[in-house]
Formats: sequence, C-alpha cells, structure tokens
Amino acid sequence: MNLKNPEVIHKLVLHPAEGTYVELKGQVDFAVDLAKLEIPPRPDVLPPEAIREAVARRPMRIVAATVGEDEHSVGMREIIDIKHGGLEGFGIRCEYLGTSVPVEKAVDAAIELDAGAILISTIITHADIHQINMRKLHNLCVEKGMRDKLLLVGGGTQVTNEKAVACGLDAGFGRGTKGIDVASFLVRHRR
Ligand code: B12
Repeated sequence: MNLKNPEVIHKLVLHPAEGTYVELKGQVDFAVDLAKLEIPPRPDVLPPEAIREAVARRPMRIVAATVGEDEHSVGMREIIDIKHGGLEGFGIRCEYLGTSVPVEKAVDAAIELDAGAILISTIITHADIHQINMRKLHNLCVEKGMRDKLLLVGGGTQVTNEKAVACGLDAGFGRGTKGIDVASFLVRHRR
C-alpha cells in the first residue's frame, strides 16, 4: 500500500471462510488536497410522498431474486422490506423468489406475474459471475421479446451503475443503497 511507518492497530479473526480483519495505520508521502477530491454526487431521490402517489396512481409490481448459486439475501431484503424503508413501504408489490434462483426463473416469474421490473442481487463475484448473471438477464429478456417491457436492475457489493449498464441492464446499485434510491429510479423510468 506504499504506506510509511505502517502499524497494525487491531486484528480480529472472522469466520474461517472470511479470514482476518486487520486495521492498520500509516502515512502516505503525498498531500491530499481536499478541494480537488471528486466526491460522487448524492443520489437524486424523489420525495417519499411523490413516490407513494405515483405508485398509488399506477400500481407497480416487481420480481426480485438473489441469482445463481448465491445465498446472500440480506442486501436484497433490505431493498425490499418495509421495515428497512424498502420498496414495499412505497406501495410497490414485491415478489421475492429467494436465494440461489436461476436467472431463467426470475424472467419466467416476471412474465407470469406481469411485473414491470426484475431486480437481481448478485453478491459473489468469483470469476466475474456477477457480470455473467447480469448479461444473462438482459439476453434472456431479449430472447423472450420482453426487454422493452421490463426494467432490469442489478445490485451487489461489486455492482456499479456503469458495470450494470455495460452488461445490458437499466441500472446498477452497490453498497449503501437505500430502498428510496431504487424506488425513485423505478418510478422515473418505468415503461
Ligand atoms: C452475511 C454473509 C454471508 C452469509 C449470508 C447469509 C444471508 N442470509 O444473506 C453466509 C454465511 C451464508 C455467507 C456465505 C458465503 N459468503 Co458471504 N458474506 C456475508 C457478509 C459478512 C455480509 C453480507 C451482508 O449481509 N451485507 C449487508 C447487506 C445489507 O449489504 P449488501 O449485501 O452489500 O447489500 C447492499 C448493496 O450491495 C445493495 N444490493 C445488494 N443486492 C442488491 C440488489 C438490488 C436489486 C439492488 C438495487 C441493490 C442491492 O443494497 C444493499 C443495501 O445497501 C459479507 C461481507 C461483507 N461485509 O459484505 C460476506 C461476503 C459477501 N461473502 C463472501 C463469500 C466468499 C462467501 C462464501 C463463498 C464463503 C464460503 N467460502 O463458503 C459463501 C457463499 C455461499 C453462497 N452460496 O452464497 C465474500 C464475497 C466475495 C466476492 N466478492 O465474491 C464476502 C464479501 C466476504 C469476503 N470479504 O470475502 N456469507
């Protein structure tokens, strides 16, 4: 990391599958000019009431799933659940299919339920499986003639909007995303 005088100040053995959490401090040999830092803009969200009104006027249903062989459910639930300020709280009907869901199943469910959007969570990134999953979602929707009817959204720790769009989706969301960020996107862009 090119630090000068590095010092380990804390170590914590995690779950055996996850290794050890190490906190260290050190110095860099350059100055950081705060005025020149590029801070990403805060997400431009709609007022909660405006989202609720838009959904009440024109109901919205989405299908959500953690795809592939991925068992990480917490992030997806946080985006959906009413108790976390998720999509349900804005009146959006959410059909959560669970974890380790084949991408095909998410697409079939969206067609069957006449949903307006598919939301996939893809946390594991070994061998770029998150990008493979996102591309697969887009390709399947094209194959089934549904791409222009469905909004496709990907999310996960290593997902960015740029990456998701490059894989053919309409949007991507990463760490720290809140339900209102996604609800604002869905209401603004629905087809
Ligand atoms: C809890 C956890 C588990 C639990 C999951 C339990 C559950 N029911 O979800 C268990 C123990 C099962 C687990 C297993 C594994 N895990 Co794990 N796990 C974690 C951990 C500690 C926390 C994840 C979490 O819940 N975060 C909290 C949520 C709220 O945050 P989030 O997931 O990032 O979600 C937010 C955003 O990403 C975004 N988001 C996420 N999805 C979506 C979807 C949409 C549509 C949108 C809009 C937004 C969005 O919004 C969310 C809210 O802000 C992370 C480490 C970490 N600190 O991230 C590792 C981690 C994700 N796990 C990891 C690994 C490697 C594994 C295992 C492969 C370990 C193993 N060798 O067995 C297995 C895989 C099992 C499987 N088949 O999936 C790695 C992934 C590395 C990688 N990038 O590939 C991590 C990063 C740990 C690490 N540092 O190595 N894990």
